[in-house]
Amino acid sequence: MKINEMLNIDYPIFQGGMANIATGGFAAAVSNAGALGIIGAGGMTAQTLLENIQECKELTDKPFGVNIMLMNPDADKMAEIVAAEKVAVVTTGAGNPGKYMEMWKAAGVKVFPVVSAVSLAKRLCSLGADGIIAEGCESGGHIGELTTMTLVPQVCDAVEVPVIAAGGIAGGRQMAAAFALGASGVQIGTCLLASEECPVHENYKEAIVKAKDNDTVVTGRIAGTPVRILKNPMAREYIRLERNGADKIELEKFTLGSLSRAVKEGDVKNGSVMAGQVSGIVKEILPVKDILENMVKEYEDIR
Ligand code: TUI
Repeated sequence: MKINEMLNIDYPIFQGGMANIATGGFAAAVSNAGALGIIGAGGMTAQTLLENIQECKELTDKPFGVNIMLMNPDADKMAEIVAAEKVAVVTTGAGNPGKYMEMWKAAGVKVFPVVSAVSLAKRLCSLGADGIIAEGCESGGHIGELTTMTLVPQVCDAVEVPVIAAGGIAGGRQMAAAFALGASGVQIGTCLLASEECPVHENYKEAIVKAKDNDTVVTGRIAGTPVRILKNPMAREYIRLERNGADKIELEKFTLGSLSRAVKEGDVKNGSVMAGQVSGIVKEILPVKDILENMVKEYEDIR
């Protein structure tokens, strides 16, 4: 069965669960435009997640999802909220959601964990995952080692469930490539940051539109939490500290609140502007509906 039929959505496109950015209002806008909108619970508390789910339900009758960032201290409570609210789809990031699988399955929630390696994909499928989001290191934010080009076909070969390709996808050409690699759908994040509806500061959107191919960098490799962000003075200082052997606590202090500094205050120099390598392809700020339609049209034209 096609992924859009399985999930009752128009396009086989998931919105990435961007922490501190993807509110209930934004997820509803994406779902109303025909893709799967996803609330990014990464920077929320359990209570704010519940409020965002309620807001999303008020703004759309279409299915939507919740992304739980597993390093969030409220992850256990959030997992229970997702089951109690019978959210259509849950996606996870930055860890192994194995301990929640039984509860979600019992509540009828479709589970699409994000993985960056084959081994976790296989383990989660044996626990009943409904699909796998295979995310390459072209993505913005927290990433793994493999590229989308190498990860997606290896995950497709290893599992029986539908695979959603993520990382480096912002248009129809990359969507066609993802399908050629065996994927059943795609997940997009960076290109949706540059949308009219995205509740991120205008400076953040402009920074993505201005960015060129080589303007992202990965911080935190040494500390074991690799995060792709746009190059700026804060990224350069982080890498300098890291190279000079700063300890984990010192680095954490430096990054604390840095995403929300960029997202909410628009400080794109001293905040962390998480964005993928496709930033160089994103050229203008458009309504979500146009971004999706352009992508699908480009895909249809070259298919
Ligand atoms: O989760 C993401 N991307 C994110 S989360 C995030 S919030 C954040 N804020 C500040 C610092 C760090 C993060 C921003 N971007 N993508 C999904 C993803 N998951 N990428 C890689 C993984 C992953 C990594 C290891 C998934 C599982 C995993 O497994 C470890 C294990 O237990 O096997």
